[in-house]
Amino acid sequence: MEDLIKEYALGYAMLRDAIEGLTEEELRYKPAPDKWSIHQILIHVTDSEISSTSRLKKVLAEDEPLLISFDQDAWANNLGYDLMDREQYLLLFKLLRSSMQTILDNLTSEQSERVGVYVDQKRFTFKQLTEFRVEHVRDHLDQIERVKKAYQENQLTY
Ligand code: NI
Repeated sequence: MEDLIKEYALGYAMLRDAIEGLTEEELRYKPAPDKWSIHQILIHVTDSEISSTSRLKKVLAEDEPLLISFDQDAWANNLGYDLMDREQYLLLFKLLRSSMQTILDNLTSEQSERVGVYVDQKRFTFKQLTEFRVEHVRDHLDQIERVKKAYQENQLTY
């Protein structure tokens, strides 16, 4: 759990590093019409964090709470991600993660085994849900690297 908490706390810095020095054009570049730009990825990562931070807290505070996931494509398609203020969302991500820090610093092993249940009856422990958060950022960091590479390759063809 300790390593997990460390990586969880580094999420914001890792996202920042990934977009360091990128131009607005690069941040808005879509590798394909149905693929997200880095800007859209960052808004998605924060929206996902909004919904998952409340799940993490529910699991710690309530007795086997019902967990509800969010429809990521519906959010991305219907909330105008392109218009959203990326810096504001990055700041929100940072605050959501850091607002969990005190809880994580004081987490007992019993707490990390507390359970939440999804509508489909799948059960996850707090530790597993925290793992998903860390993996979510890792996956999207990989995706950001792929978009950066696609952008650079696209530049070479002109
Ligand atoms: Ni995602």
